[in-house]
Amino acid sequence: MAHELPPLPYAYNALEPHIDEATMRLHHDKHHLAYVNGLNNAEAKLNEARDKGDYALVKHWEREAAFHGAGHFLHCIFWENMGPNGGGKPSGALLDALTSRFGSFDNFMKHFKAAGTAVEASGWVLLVRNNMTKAIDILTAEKHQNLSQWVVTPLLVCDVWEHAYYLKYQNNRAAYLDAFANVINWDDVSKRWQQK
Ligand code: MN3
Repeated sequence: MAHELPPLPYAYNALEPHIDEATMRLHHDKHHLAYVNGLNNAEAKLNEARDKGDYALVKHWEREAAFHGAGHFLHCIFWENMGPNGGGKPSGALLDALTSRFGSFDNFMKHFKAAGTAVEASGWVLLVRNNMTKAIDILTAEKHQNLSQWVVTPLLVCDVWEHAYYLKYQNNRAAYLDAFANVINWDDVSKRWQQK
């Protein structure tokens, strides 16, 4: 199913004077749209590769899917994270969670801003919930993809660092991946898939 550019949940000028209308138009209509188109194109090319059984360009299209997919999904969240009646501080459970994790809301904001300022060149600063520990944390991303997409939950993972296979398979990572396929616990993968 093709991805679509979601409309902004408010007017282009709704965040004035903090974020200007011209920036919002360019950012949403041009930059975000380019990610949506790029992701659709990459997924179409990967479908084509599977149909043909031809994975010669898989590295290129996986990179493209990561770059454009991470961009698309993060911008969807970014637009909704802002609003004309924003600012101030949260209340209730989120305020409690931020206070307990970071000491105080002010400490959280200081850490968040410092981390965002320190990102080298292009990137993001994110408040995240770790799906394994359920803890909240601040992370940064250089650019935004690093061959992955944010907003995913791992279901099946395979370590392809050399330490995972070099003693037995040396440089033959493909043979290791064949071996891995023989030990996958599909019940576990299925359980993770159902935890939505
Ligand atoms: Mn952007």
